[in-house]
Amino acid sequence: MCLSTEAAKFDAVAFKGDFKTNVARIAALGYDGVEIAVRDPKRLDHEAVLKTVVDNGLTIPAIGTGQAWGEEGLSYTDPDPKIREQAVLRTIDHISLARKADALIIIGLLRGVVREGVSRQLAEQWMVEALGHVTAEAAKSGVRLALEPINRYETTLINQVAEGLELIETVKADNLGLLLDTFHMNIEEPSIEESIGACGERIFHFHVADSNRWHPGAGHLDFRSILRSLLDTGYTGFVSGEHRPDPAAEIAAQRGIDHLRALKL
Ligand code: LER
Ligand code: MN
Repeated sequence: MCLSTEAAKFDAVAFKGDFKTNVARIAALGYDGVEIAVRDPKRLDHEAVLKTVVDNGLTIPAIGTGQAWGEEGLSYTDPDPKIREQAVLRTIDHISLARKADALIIIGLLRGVVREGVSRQLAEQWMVEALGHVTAEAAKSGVRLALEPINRYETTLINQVAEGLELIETVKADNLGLLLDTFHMNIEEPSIEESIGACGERIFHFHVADSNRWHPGAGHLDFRSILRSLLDTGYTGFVSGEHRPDPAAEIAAQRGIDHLRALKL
């Protein structure tokens, strides 16, 4: 289950507020891990976060970085080179926590969008340069990164899985893979199952939300078929719930896990 370590605007992170309380609630619902959304790892007590998670019998499979964009406007493709540099440095700041937690680092909206006055070609060049830099730094600590294709209403860079695969071919770093998210795939992919199959072992992480971004089971996605194709790729990683807290965080989290566990894949 996705969980923010502090208050944030992003509404598909169901659990916000007191971290300890939320981790305990998520553990009690039967989840195996918490994916933490961290705005700035320098403002976080790493040991305290790890202790809370471990004390509740959970692990941290992934760290989300999008709040640096959502709350501060940092991105790899900003026309201002200082902001691009800050976005790269912010990513590098996540490496020590990721290493300690054995988590991967998610690159979602931190890549930015093609800004006015910037050509697509230049924005893509900046994105590739930034990814080259952060993957090289993360490799020194054995940390992996997962780039998330995100739907067209949130970014103009890498909407489809095929574009994500092309990008990781260009960056050429073994520690860079994809994070697939069923909500985005439902908007962008001709066939969710075929796109999952095309990624094979480049899938490093997986987000679930239903077609309406409510919990799995609240929309019209066929999770049996989707998760079957995920398992067919040999995927053994986590499936993180990243959905809206409707009708309430705890109810949504309970219904989501119940829906997926009942599939008995
Ligand atoms: C983050 O994982 C995500 O899916 C994006 O929609 C963030 O805006
Ligand atoms: Mn996502």
